[in-house]
Amino acid sequence: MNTFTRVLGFAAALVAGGALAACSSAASDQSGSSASSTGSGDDRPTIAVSARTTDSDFYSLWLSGVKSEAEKLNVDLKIYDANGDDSQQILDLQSATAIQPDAILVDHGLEGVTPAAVDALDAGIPVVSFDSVIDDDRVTTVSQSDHDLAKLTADQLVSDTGGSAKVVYVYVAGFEPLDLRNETWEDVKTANPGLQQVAQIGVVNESTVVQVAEQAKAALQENPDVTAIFAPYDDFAKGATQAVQELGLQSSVKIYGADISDADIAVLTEDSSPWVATATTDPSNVGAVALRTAYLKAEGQETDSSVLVPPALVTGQELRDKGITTVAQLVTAFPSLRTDEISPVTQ
Ligand code: SR1
Repeated sequence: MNTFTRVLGFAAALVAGGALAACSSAASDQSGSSASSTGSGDDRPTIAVSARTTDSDFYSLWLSGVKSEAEKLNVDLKIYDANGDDSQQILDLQSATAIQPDAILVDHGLEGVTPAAVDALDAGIPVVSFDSVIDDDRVTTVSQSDHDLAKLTADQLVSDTGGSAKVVYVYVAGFEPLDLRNETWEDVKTANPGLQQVAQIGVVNESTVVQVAEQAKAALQENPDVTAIFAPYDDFAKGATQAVQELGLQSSVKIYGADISDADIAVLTEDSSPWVATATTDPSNVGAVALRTAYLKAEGQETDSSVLVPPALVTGQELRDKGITTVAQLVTAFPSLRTDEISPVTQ
């Protein structure tokens, strides 16, 4: 986008939402929502990152990938962390738009962020979304190929159970990756009528692991013949693991999850861990891909409109066999998890 178009667009957006954006910045400061910066003004491109939260393994690993890639590309990064507050993330997006960055990267925005993202686009600012629900064709999306990811771990469940099992499902609607994984789970159930989903549980908040553990315990006590839990998010899988262990059901109930972190690997490799398989990317590699995609948009270059990072299936047995205890070791053992070829930047 040339400078003239950009200035025109921004002026239009100021008329529509400038006062609001100004209020939003003030609200952000008062509420303590953090807008941190890795550097300050010069000729470097500025990329604003609006994160819904950074409070769990996946999100912090993802952000560390964003930060290190920004450093490599000499990007001036402005990070807004809404700490899980969806209204705050909308204000953060308005504040980000007001500083006129060269691109905005939205992480895990829920449906309510769409108008603020549209304002940014109307102001001529490219918007890249990771795992966000933004209904506008101008947005470039980055995801972990969530249908494939869910299929990998669900297929392992089908293979281990012979397609016949009573299953507890952990799911919360409204989160883009979980909704996409849910579509696949529905397909897998249709294709395998022997799978009987006897309970659906789930919560996403700052106590996800603990609350999912409580819910899973109740579901397992009500349904003693359950043999599998489909939990395609690591905090869900960790909560389900706690529940199975507290009830002493490790030999009869297996958990099929998603994501990876050093802490997850410790759980997956415990003796008799019920969490037997996870479908995953390397979260920091995904953060790097998202940052490169935003960088290319900031520089006015073409990218795919939908950037997909492929996942791999990892079992607890493989981790134990290979002596893997960290994500860094996992990436060495599974080189496909490193995807430098996706959204490549040539300088
Ligand atoms: C509440 S959404 C959780 C998911 O977001 C990321 O995409 C991770 O893969 C995690 O499973």
